[in-house]
Amino acid sequence: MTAQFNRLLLTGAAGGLGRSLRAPLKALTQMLRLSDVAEIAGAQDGEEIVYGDLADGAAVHALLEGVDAVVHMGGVSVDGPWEPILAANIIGLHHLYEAARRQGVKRVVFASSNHAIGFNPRTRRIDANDPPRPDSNYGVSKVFGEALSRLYWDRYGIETVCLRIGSSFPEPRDRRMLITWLSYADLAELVRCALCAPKVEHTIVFGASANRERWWDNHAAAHLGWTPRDSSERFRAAIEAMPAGAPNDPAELFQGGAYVKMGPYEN
Ligand code: 15L
Repeated sequence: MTAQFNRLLLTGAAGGLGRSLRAPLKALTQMLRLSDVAEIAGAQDGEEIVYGDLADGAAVHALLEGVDAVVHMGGVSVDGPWEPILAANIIGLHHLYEAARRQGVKRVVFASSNHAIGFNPRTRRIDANDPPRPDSNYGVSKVFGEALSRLYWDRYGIETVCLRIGSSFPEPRDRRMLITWLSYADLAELVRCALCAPKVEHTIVFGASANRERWWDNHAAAHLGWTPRDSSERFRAAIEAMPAGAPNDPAELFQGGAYVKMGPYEN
């Protein structure tokens, strides 16, 4: 495949999703800039490593210099106390968009999350036009990211695809993930579509593989041209052999699963 970009930036490159996206993104670009606060495995040909903390505005501005597009997987990726989420996912994301504006970067692929809508009951089917319903501090930070990216599209013409990622792991780990699982291959293809679709403006897309049961309707993101190929079905027998949760447990009733029960986080 010929490289379509001169330089792509992948933030959160040391994390699970960042590591899974490294090779597929390398195939799309002459130079892949990898960034994280944590240690990243050594740079190969066509890769450069730039360490930086999202909360450090000057570092984030430098990070986006000379970049065609950003795949932003960085930040806090689970629920927890507010302060680290504020630093990385709120202040850090604002630094990222300000840097994109000042450096002339025109497209961002933003790792949002299903936790932006996690307080929807499992009996509901939703699409990108349903209102946010965050289930945690983390979910609120993802709603913030979706709103911030919307502003930077409307005000500055910076396009963003917000990926409301379900559960992207090598395999589903529980019954809920039979529905929310997104394979690494489907994630990589989703990111490729988000980077390469001719026009994305501000798009919200749900990231789940072609699993048997679905909560999320992606008709509003059809212009991305993404078709998931994997399915959690091959893991069903093993998962269903595991003990089931109590039917009235909130973690079983809402789409966000255990996140709806997390916190409060008191000092
Ligand atoms: C997420 O957003 C998290 O980053 C991941 O660790 C999982 O908890 C996932 O959601 C999920 O909902 O399974």
